[in-house]
Amino acid sequence: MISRIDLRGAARGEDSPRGGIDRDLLPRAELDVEAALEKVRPICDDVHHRGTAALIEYAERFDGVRIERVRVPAEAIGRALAELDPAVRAALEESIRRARLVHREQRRTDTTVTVVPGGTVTERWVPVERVGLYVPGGNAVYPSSVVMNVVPAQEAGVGSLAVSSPPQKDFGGLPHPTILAACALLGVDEVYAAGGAQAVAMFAYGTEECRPVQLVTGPGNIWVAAAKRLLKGRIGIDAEAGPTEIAILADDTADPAHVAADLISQAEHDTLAAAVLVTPSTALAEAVELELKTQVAAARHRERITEALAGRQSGIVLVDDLDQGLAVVDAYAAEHLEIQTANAAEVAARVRNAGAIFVGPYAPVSLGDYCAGSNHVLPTGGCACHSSGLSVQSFLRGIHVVDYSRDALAEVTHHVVTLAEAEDLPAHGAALKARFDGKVPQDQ
Ligand code: HSO
Ligand code: ZN
Repeated sequence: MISRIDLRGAARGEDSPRGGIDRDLLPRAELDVEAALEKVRPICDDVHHRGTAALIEYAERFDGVRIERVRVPAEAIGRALAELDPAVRAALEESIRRARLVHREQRRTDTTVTVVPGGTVTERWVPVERVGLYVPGGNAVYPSSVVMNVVPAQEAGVGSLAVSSPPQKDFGGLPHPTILAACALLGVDEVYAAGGAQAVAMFAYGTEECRPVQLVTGPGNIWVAAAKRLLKGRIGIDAEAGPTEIAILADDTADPAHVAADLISQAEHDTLAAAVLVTPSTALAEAVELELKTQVAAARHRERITEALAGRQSGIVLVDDLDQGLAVVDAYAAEHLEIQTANAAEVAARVRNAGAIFVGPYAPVSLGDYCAGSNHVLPTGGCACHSSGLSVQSFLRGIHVVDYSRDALAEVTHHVVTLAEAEDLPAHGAALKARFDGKVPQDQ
């Protein structure tokens, strides 16, 4: 079922055209977001022009449920919390507590640099005023994603937070009750029953019920990704999230049962999820293949998992040694990367590209999905080579505040005038000279 890709002897490092392992040799599905744009554009336009009425129609068409309003009433949120299974409540509370511990440390303090006496530049960190958080509700419902979006936004100081998640037929057109309960636990009382592209459009344009937001974050399917791409600019976005990915770099010290279980854990999300094992050990590869057979057969979502593992986005990559393995995982830039090798911490320290790294036998990705304290909204599709996961920083803007005295300006005017002239923009220089009787101050 899972295929093998033999890269032993393949070019690496400086021999290779891209200064590492060629990414095209690695298993990864292309997600055609461009094609989805065509379908998403009329939906977004419709929500722009008809607001709530359009959202109600899309709930019927895409979610198969008739709703009367999109905003979830406060009493439904309260009821969901009151009826929440106490064990789930305790687990969510612990997840929130740990996520807060980590994300609180990401807060930024303003810094002021005195460039010259009388001339300062302060970097002021200002939270986005209003944010829309999207929580998917397709194959599975993700109260954990409510935590992972809301905690960094709150720790950043975002003043106004709205959550949207698809209306569920089985729950009277409300988002899943566990999602509502998670919102209640986090103190979020503005929740909407809208899914897919239409939810992103609601946040971007606003409706009779929902004030427009400045930033939309959170994972979602291809329609959500396409709507984010379409509306980016009007709103900020965190990322165009693709299907989840796990890569595991393992040697023969790894336990094949654990490796297989971890690959399956992320394959469980989606038929398009990617599970990639990179190893120099053929013995481990064989043992993992055997484990996968028995573990998949016993898994609740075996059909989904089988399709994900058999897809061209998944595979077992055989490498010569751990050095080549590191080149492979760097080229792949996985959303989640596990290091299950001898001296795992040292090997992990050499990784350059990954959304999050899980070190050693006792840090499986599932821990990070729920309760490590780390964030699980991470860059997919190789974007980990240039982007980070969701954090407090995602909700802040750094504003440079420039404050110069007359003397400090006088001292540098001749340089500004020279550079402005070099760019043939003399009015720029003139703006400074205007403060000094139209002249460049002398004796500087
Ligand atoms: N692995 C997913 C997050 C998640 N897993 C939520 C379980 N629930 C993407 O990081
Ligand atoms: Zn997961």
